[in-house]
Amino acid sequence: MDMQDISRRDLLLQGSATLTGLALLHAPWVAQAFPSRPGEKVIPWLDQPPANPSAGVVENLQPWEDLASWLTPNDKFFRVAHYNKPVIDDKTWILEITGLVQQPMRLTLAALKARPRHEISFTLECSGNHGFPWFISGIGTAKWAGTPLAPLLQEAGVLDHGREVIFWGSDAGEEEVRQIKMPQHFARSMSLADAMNPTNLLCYEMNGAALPQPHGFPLRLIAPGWYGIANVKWLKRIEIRDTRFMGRFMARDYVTIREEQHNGETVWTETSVGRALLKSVPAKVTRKDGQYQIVGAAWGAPIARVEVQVDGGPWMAATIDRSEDAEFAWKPWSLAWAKATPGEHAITSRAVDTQGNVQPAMEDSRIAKKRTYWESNGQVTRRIRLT
Ligand SMILES: Nc1nc2c(c(=O)[nH]1)N[C@H]1C(S)=C(S)[C@@H](COP(=O)(O)O)O[C@H]1N2
Ligand SMILES: [Mo]
Repeated sequence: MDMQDISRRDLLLQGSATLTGLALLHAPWVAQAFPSRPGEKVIPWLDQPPANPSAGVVENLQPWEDLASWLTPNDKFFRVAHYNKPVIDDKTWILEITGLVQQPMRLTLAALKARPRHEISFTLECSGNHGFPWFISGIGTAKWAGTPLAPLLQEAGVLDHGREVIFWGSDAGEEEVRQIKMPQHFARSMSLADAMNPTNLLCYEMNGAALPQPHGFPLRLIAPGWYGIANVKWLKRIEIRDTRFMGRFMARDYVTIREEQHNGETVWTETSVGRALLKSVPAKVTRKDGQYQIVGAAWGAPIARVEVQVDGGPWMAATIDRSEDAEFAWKPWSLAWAKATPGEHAITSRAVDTQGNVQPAMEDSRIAKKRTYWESNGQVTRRIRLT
């Protein structure tokens, strides 16, 4: 049985049996699987995450052990929504481009779809992932398609004093600041330079299907290289201003508080969560004919290598699967676990990027002196018992 057969069988088990055989072979996520061996058994981790206390906001978390395909099927993709989850009628929906532009624009979904279509495989991770014991799989990879943002901003003609691009969602809730209660929409901003990055997409398709409602139908921003929070769903307005935007998700929540040292003095910094960070996890351990294999993923920066440590022993180089050459998507890796002995073990992975940066240890001050839960890219240790 070859790789394709295995993926195909997994797919059938996942309930996609209504697709024809041909469609199956061409389904995007069949192309690439995580390293596996026919007939292998997955050994469950001992340290299973506790139940999600945040259900309703964070949903559809998948056990790492179940990771099989390089692209995460849409129905297995985690979801985060801070406010309501609007169901939008695409017949009446309009995207507005307003603010400091020469030519304000109003675009229907059909008008957006008539523009050039780009595709990008991008691993979307919630910046809160690994910030709580229950939150360890807020991540997924999809092939996102849509129209590039930069040419639209160019057509709108951002005025010289335009500095900041705000992405407004249709979802809303009530916020309170200094005892002032206000209705507020979800919003995030980027500098004009960041917004003009040619990889940013106004996205209407996820893994070949129309963008599903929970993931932002009819349109979301896809900002490769940024944490989930920047990828605004249910987009309704793009606004250009001349000052920083200080909404909840830029300046109150999703703010990392950290103690840093400066000239021998401790400085407490408060920074807005934005760009993705170098990270890896051990995803699962499998056994076949008494041979154990450790499989995982690495992402967040161009990956040079991944190393694995068992029970605090020497770091061992994992083999990175580079069969998918996608800059912004996770890299699967695997390691044959020689001399695996019965009993309990701790497995840690660390990624190293092409600049030589190493994913920080949990004791590293970047992690140990971080007081908020976002941006938890420290090395992940999982526990397992072999019989
Ligand atoms: N409009 C809107 N966009 C949003 C959010 C939201 O609550 N509202 N949540 C953000 C967060 S915190 C994350 S992690 C990602 C999750 O994307 P997904 O639900 O498609 O997985 O969406 C981001 N975009
Ligand atoms: Mo998030």
